[in-house]
Amino acid sequence: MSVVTIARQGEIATVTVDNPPVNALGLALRQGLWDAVATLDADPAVRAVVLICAGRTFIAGADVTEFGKPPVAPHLPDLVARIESAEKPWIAAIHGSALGGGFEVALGCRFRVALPEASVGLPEVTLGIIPGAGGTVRTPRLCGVATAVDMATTGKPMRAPKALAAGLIDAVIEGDLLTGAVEFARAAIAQPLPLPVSQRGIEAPEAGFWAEAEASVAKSAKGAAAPARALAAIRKAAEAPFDEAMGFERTTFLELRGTEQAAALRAVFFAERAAPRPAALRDVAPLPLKTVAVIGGGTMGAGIIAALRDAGLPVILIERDDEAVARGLANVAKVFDGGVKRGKLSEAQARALKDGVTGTTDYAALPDVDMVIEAVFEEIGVKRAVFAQLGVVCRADAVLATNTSYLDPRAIAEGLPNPSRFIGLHFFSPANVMKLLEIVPTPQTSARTLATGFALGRLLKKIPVRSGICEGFIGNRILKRYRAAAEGLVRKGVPIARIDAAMRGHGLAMGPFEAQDLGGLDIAYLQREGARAAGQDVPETLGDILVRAGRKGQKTGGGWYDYAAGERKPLISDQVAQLLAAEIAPPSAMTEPEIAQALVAEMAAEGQAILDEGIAASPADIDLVKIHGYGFPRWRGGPMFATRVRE
Ligand code: 3H9
Repeated sequence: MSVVTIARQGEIATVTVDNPPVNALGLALRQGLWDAVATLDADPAVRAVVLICAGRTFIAGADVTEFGKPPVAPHLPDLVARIESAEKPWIAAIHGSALGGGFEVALGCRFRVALPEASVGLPEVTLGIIPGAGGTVRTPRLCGVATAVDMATTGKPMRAPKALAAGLIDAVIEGDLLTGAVEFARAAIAQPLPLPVSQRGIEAPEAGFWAEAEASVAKSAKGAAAPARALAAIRKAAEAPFDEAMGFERTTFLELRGTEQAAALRAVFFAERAAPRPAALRDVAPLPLKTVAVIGGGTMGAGIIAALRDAGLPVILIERDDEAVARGLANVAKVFDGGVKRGKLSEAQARALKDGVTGTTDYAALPDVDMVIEAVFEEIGVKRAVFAQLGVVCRADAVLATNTSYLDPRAIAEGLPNPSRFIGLHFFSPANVMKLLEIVPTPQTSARTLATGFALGRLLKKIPVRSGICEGFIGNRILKRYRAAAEGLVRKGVPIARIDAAMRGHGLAMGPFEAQDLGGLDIAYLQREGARAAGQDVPETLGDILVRAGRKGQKTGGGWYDYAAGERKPLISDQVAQLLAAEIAPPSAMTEPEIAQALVAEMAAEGQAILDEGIAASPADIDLVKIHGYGFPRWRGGPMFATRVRE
């Protein structure tokens, strides 16, 4: 079947694009649209053309799978120009998303109309490139440079009502899109036509705008190259004639397309889409999830409840006494009240979200739930006691999940009747925000239970990654190696602050020592102490020395750094230097790039061990864990990216 079909409704023709899954602009579609312009230009009965798409969305952009190959004509900028110079006005009728090349096609149309929930955007920077078919040159002609800069440098899409207010679209259509668009077209041709977008001018911004925008983009991009280049392209559009700006944009696009950053971001893009649907589970039906219970309303439990409520599921919270129930409900309320304060939720929405949580101490409330997520204190005895009760009260097919970051799920499940319905789910705090969900089956976990874990991940819009059982699973095991390696560098005389600066320079939000000060050094210390008490040979770490001296991090006024009262700015600490003096070699000349390279190599080495042991299914999964759970910069593709491209 052709990806482009033409139909006529009197003097209005409709061009329908049907290229699943997302109507991406592969060669067949570009050619189909090119030919449609010629056909309709040659038809004297046609006075206007409505461009509409079948399926879930308007054209979602260039076909990213073609990016590794040489471009083939008709090229997208030429197609957009061809639509713009067609003899009949084209009207883009947008549902779903008009993104990247899809929005550029819409910008080539004389008019754009959209359903209220549709969005438009230029997400190219998220793929390490900039728009390559006029997005940076035409967008500011419609909405001005400030909005265009925001769209093209952040990649964030804009909903139709806002796009209407910004001048990017001409009408929001309530009701049936095709009917509304055809009506719009009839009215439009009864009036003089506006100029094609390329022939409109751009208002010069206020003095100082560019310098300010450059500084702000450099700050927020944290090492990603594309946002600054998108800004430069918009500046060119504002300062040079249309054709010159188009040439500048195209050259930049082609240059960036071949960079390592673009390859990394493309790999992450596809890995993120593959992760929620592992091939091995393709034919396994998950248990439908209608109600979920959470045991424990602490920080983690409350975050999990908030995530479940955001996904529209009613939740039962179980706590051990009435006071704990009240505290748990208050913790959940705090999450939603925060949403109201930040303008993300209305009071009414927050109330509805809170009302969907029922708190109780009574396990008798559980017989009908489809899944229980236990999020109580990280102590094996406490967790086992919970599952002993769940095993009795829950439906035989209900999925029973433990949220644990370090304990062995096999030990938690010991004695549970029907352990095939048991699974480990490792959420990351705050659980309603962090995208990563490590899914940890035991040898007894059934395929259906595992599939339900992934279905939950999809429902919560998380990135679910399967992990085998080992200490710390995928993410915390690599974190442990990374921290140990960072301590190793300190012992070799590399200053703590230089190591943190090196990792920030690499694109992480924080270095390893700053991050420990924020989270607290005592949790890992207590784990080491526990292992020592159990007879394991755990060598003394530098962190141990600091904790024993009372330096547990920001919460005690100091850890690896000192902190002024109430401040979060790390200050180099004389006390730390004294405490560690006996352990540290003379100052090392290691540079920041050398430090970052060494530490990422350690992460990759641990990742490789994890792969060799079959704990992770692929290097891509490991990269997703580090990007979505530990702040590894996505534009670097993850610590395993270099291995992945060699695969
Ligand atoms: C660009 O346009 C450059 C131009 O400026 C210049 C050119 C000269 N290509 O996300 P989903 C696949 S750059 C190929 O789960 P949803 C995806 O892999 C592009 N494939 O759906 C998945 O495949 P599978 C700028 C693509 O409903 C399937 O479609 N555009 C593309 O949750 C479903 O995807 C973008 O960056 C693509 N462009 O969300 C938009 N997009 O089923 C990227 C998706 O085999 N796309 N696939 O796993 C999106 O943001 C979302 O797909 C969208 C739908 C919001 C549209």
